[in-house]
Amino acid sequence: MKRIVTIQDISCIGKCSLTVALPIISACGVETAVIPTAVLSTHTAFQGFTFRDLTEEITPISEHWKKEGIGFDAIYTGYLGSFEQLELVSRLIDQFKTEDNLIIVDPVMADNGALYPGFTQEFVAEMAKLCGKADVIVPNLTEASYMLQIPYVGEEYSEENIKEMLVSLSQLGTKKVVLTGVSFAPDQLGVMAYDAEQKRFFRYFNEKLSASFHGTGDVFASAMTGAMMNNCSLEQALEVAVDYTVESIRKTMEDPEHRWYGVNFERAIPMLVERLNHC
Ligand code: PXL
Repeated sequence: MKRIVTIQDISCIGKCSLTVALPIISACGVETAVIPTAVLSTHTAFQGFTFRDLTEEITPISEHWKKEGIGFDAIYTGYLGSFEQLELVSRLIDQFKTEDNLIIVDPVMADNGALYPGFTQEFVAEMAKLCGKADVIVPNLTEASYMLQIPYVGEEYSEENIKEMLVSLSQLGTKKVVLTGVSFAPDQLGVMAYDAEQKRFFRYFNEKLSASFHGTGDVFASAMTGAMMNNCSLEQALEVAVDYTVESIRKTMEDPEHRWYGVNFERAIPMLVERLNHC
């Protein structure tokens, strides 16, 4: 059985980060170890959230694991809250990187043209360095624009613009770059990716639904990680993850009592698990 570790916060309510990654990757039949980097009462789109930093726990946890001889088939990082956490996670990657395992960095910092509360351009620059250590990164268009220090591309861009961004992002040092939230037609939304070793681009789209919800980036990255741990190629994993994210949004829209803060990814889990049989 494969084992990964995912490093991100626990937002107790909010359906994002660990409360999404843990169930989704476990449902993919992969042991999912966690390092919670902070405990928040809710994610940061709520007003008045509490925040307990857990930075001090990161090194003791990883050192204990090293002593126990524990290793991972993948390290998947998401929302990280401070420069110190970036530094410690970077060291943890150095400690646990092997020839065969996969480092997946989701540089969670921003969406819809703006940084999330508490983030700065200096933090973005450090996160870009962490991306340089990854095998796969999955920024959205806002995060990519910040990391490349270019104006947010908004909704006005060509395929050529996206290809240029992908190549520039790979120059951070990452082998495979996945840009999420890409759309070249009003009714379609998906991802475009670049494999810098093979110098190959690929893209995958599904229906663009009329609603947009918080946490879909984490749903996507978790499903992609789960699929790659089931021996899906990156290309297959992107298809599975895009389709699963869309299905999660669809299930949310079908639910008259859906919450505003996250998607009904739970209801779409059977579809995700079924799709893994076809990789
Ligand atoms: O979904 C990304 C995310 C993760 N963790 C926290 C967040 C967000 C997005 O706002 O606030 C705490």
